[in-house]
Amino acid sequence: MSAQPVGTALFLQLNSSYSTLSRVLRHVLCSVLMLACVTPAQAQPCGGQWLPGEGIPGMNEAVYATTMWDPDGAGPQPAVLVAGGNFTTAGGVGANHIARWDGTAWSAFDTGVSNEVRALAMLPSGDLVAGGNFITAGPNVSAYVARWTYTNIPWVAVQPTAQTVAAGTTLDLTATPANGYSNVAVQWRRNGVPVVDGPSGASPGGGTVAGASGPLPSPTIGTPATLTITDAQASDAGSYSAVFSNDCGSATTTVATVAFTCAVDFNADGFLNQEDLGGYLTAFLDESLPPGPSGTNSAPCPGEPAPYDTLGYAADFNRDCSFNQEDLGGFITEYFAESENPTNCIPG
Ligand SMILES: [Ca+2]
Ligand SMILES: [Ca+2]
Ligand SMILES: [Ca+2]
Repeated sequence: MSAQPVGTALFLQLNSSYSTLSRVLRHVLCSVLMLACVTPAQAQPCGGQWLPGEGIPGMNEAVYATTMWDPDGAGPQPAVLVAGGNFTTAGGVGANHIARWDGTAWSAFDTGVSNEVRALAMLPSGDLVAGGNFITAGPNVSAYVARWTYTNIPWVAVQPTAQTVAAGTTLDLTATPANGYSNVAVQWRRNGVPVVDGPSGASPGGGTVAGASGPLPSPTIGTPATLTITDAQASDAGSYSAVFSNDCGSATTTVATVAFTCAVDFNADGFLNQEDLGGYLTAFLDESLPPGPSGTNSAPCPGEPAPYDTLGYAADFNRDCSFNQEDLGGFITEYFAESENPTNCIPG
């Protein structure tokens, strides 16, 4: 081991002490000031990394949810980013708990909502849905969930359903537009043709129609639009739909098929055979006037003694609440001809 000159050794010791002191001071300073004064001048990586916000100053409080929202669907408006949270400003713009970023600037949704937004989603209709801890949305009371519409075009919340009914009964078809839309009117259609109120309003020789068209409560409040056909006839069978419209546009329901049961399936078992003929003749000849419902009649006879007031007379084939040879002749003719609704008269 070779001895170092005293001067060289002292220099090395001082230099080492100075480096240590420097590192300690630097560490203390960085800790106290919480500055990022770490390893200097590393190159920016070209791969993925987190970056602050959206490129300009963001919200003044927490963001809990974001979603992409295309206001007009396939229309020319581009999709925007929507953020919801606990903030009241976005990019310096006043925005109560919900705001949109169009790639250039933040903007508000009217007056926003009254408290924090926790979740966001877009409905197939294009409406933006916000959920959270608020109880008003814009000027409306809308507790915890609210929709923002860009188009104000109504959409269908509840579709009409297919029905198979007996001729002579009352048929109700219902459909409901989403709530909140103003000046919405309904028009029912059968096979694409507008239905009108009154006798034979849906088909020649058909039943009496009510609720075929007209205004709905404004704004819509979830009340169904109901088409009623009293004393519905086999001619009223078909494909029914409703159109909801206002000044902004319209929405058409899915089609609901209305079919009629076999008029002479007297025991209503789904098949037509001699049991039905025998059953009808027995009912016709029964002096106790057996009540409906049956395959031929479930229409009530108001004013008649119970139970016929609500059930009708089973052998009253033409459903006029009187009971005579017209019914017998009508049933036997239809039994052999099956002209009213032959597709539903299944032999068996
Ligand atoms: Ca669009
Ligand atoms: Ca039968
Ligand atoms: Ca009759």
